Parts: sequence; C-alpha cells; structure tokens
Amino acid sequence: LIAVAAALAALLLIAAAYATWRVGSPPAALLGRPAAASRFYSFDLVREYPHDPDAFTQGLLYGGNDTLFESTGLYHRSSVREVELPTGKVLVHHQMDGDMFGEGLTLLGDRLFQVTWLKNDGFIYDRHNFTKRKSFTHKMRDGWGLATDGKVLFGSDGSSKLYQMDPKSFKVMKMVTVKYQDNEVPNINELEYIDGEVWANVWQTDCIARVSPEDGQVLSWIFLHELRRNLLNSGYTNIDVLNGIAWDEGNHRLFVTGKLWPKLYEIKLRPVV
Ligand code: DDQ
Ligand code: CA
Repeated sequence: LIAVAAALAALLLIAAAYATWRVGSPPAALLGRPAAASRFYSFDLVREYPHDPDAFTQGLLYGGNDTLFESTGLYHRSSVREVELPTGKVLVHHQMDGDMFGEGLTLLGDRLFQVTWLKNDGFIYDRHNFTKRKSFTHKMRDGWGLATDGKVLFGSDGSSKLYQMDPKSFKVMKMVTVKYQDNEVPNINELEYIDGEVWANVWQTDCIARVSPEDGQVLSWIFLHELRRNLLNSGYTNIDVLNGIAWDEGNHRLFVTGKLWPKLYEIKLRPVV
C-alpha cells in the first residue's frame, strides 16, 4: 500500500511539475534572466492624495521628504513644480514660456532635466532654484519621457524606442526597441526607473509596461484602467490619460496619476496571473 501511495505521489509531483513547466515556461526572449514573478499585475489602492486638476502631467518623480517634482504640458500652461505630496499643494511653480509644451522630467543629483514636445530642446533646472536654468538639445525624434538610474538619462520620444543618453553630452549611448514578445510597443511616454527596470506609461492606454533597459523586452504589464474609470464614474469627465509614475525608493512607495486628474494614487501591485 505504501509503495502504491509513494508511486502515486511521485506521479502527481511529476504531473504538477509538467503543468508548471507548460504554463509557466517563459517565451524565448525571457530566457536567460531570472523569471519575473508575474507578467500581469493589477493593483491595490494604498492611499489617494489631491492632485491639481489643471496639471496636464507629463513628468512625475519623488523628490524626498514627501514632495514630488512634476512637469506639465499644454501651450501657455506648461510648468515645472515642486508639490507637497499629502496636500497636493504646489510649493514652487515655474511657468514655462508660452510656446513651450513641457514634457518628461527627471532628477539627477541636484538637477532636474526636462524635455519638450515637438522640439529637441530641453532644460536643466537647479532643484532648489528653478530660475537657475540652462538649455540643452538632444537627438531623440521628440521629447516625451525622462528617467534616470543615477548615471544615464533614459528617454522616450513617442515611438517604441527607449534611449539611454549621457547627461553631459546628450550622446545616445544605447537605444532599444520596446517589444512585447515580437510586437513593437509604440507611444512610450512617461518613464520611471525602478529596480533595474524602466517603467513606462503607454500613451492612450491605462497600462504601464515594465521594460528591460537591456533589450527593450516588456517583462510585465500593469493594468490601471480601474483608476480612470472610477474618476469618470465619480463625475470627473474632463480627465485625460493615465500618465505619471513616481517611485519613492527609500520607502518603496509607488505613485501614479494622470493628465488633469484630481487625484494621485499610491498603489501596490497585485499579480493577476
Ligand atoms: N504627448 O504628451 C503625448 C507627447 C503629447 C500630448 C499632446 C496632447 C495634445 C494637446 C493639444 C495640443 C494643441 C496643439
Ligand atoms: Ca517618472
């Protein structure tokens, strides 16, 4: 009897291992790196904060001490701000020239880098004094998103390209094509560097792609449509797309918002598959 039970148990184990292998085996592109815990995520809401409903959010990042840096777009309304996280209050506001359409923003050392829409011009601001600023030009097709790992600038230009630029010369050091399996993912927008990955808003979707900066592969997807739908259901009909990812590395807090959204959310990822 014991022998039969043992044989059965062994068979079950083999079957389970086979099933896991069949279902869980990663596509070829993912082989050779540690398997991601999950390839699809939903979220749990941790907290919501007020967010300026007039902010056409283009760049978002955590600045320490419960503050965020944010850049906003639209002609005559573009800005760079420092925002108090708990209240959404704008602490520092730099109004950009009317012909500038603000885009992605990132912080490297004490300097904020910002790109602009339909131009190759960008600005570098002192994080403590926004009036101290200089300009730069980059070689991306356009300026959409920016992020940094503390060494290079990651940039997006609305195509499927993810650039790595030298923050001094703006030379393109590396460029990968963002792909999910074999499909290019266009409209790569706001960026955030998190734990070796570049997280990207995909413009006009409620999804964030977690991208490997090594080869551009989308490692996993985060689905956030519920956030926008809840705002619409609450009567906020003027809102635009999900955009803006900020990571508080020290406290492992993840913040997201959208263009003209009255709220900013702290969320935790929940695997769905
Ligand atoms: N981008 O942020 C996705 C790069 C561009 C958003 C453009 C939104 C259009 C606003 C209307 C512009 C008026 C000329
Ligand atoms: Ca960001």
